Amino acid sequence: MNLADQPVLLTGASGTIGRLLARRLTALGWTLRLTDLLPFPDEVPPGVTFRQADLQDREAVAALAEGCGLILHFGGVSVEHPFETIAGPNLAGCFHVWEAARMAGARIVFASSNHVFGFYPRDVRLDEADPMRPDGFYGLSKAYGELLGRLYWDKHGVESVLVRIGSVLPEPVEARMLSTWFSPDDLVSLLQCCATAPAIGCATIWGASANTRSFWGRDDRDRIGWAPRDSADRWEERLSPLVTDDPVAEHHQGGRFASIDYSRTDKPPAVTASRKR
Ligand code: 15L
Repeated sequence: MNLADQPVLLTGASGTIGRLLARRLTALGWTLRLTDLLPFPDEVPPGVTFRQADLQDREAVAALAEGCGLILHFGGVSVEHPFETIAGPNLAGCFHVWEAARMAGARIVFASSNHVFGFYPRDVRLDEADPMRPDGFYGLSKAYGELLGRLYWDKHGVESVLVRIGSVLPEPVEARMLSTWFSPDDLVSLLQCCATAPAIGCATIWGASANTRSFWGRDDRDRIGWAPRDSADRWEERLSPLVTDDPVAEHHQGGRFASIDYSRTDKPPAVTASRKR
């Protein structure tokens, strides 16, 4: 089975990760349907279609998903903003994507985020079932997306892979990314596994390369048949000194996102020894 033998819908195609995936997945022979609120800034690859659409337009999203076996949902607001900016694209938008998947009988890969867990301290290693601790409205909206995935599996049998993405960049650029870096190659190989895995139900994956300093442990990768091959470890010496001067950011897994609008004045609670990395 390969769901990429049918058209694959990619939302958020004009974003940094979207453009990377459009290029890389087309090169692998996938037939992509690209969509974004913004125009696609690159040349649309041969055989690929691009349609500008708003995730808040339920009919448009349903029409885009028709005939697709797989939806890569990377669209929506991707950094911290006021609630009002995030709610439409990330809450209503997510609902429209899962509804579209239900009608099309498609599997979803959802670009969730490490910011669903950003208020955990950095010296704790998390497993897949640990409680969510979003570090802002953006992380909260991704938590909602994950729960939609769970609901649509339990109620409608729509399959989802919820990928809690760390930091996707060609290479890590600061100390925090020694823990969170997710190489483009590892992301592409994960998507290939998501297209070919026979039955995945509702699966959760920590979207990071095999970094020794990772904040994250167990997840459902065996069920999908995926293992990362890259690691940020070779940048350890160069990047370890590259920290911020912001104690709230340095204490929390979410980094700078955790300190946006932070108003607590007490010291963060100490970590229980049993949860330490
Ligand atoms: C994310 O979820 C953001 O979309 C991205 O811009 C990065 O900030 C990344 O997380 C990260 O935590 O490095």
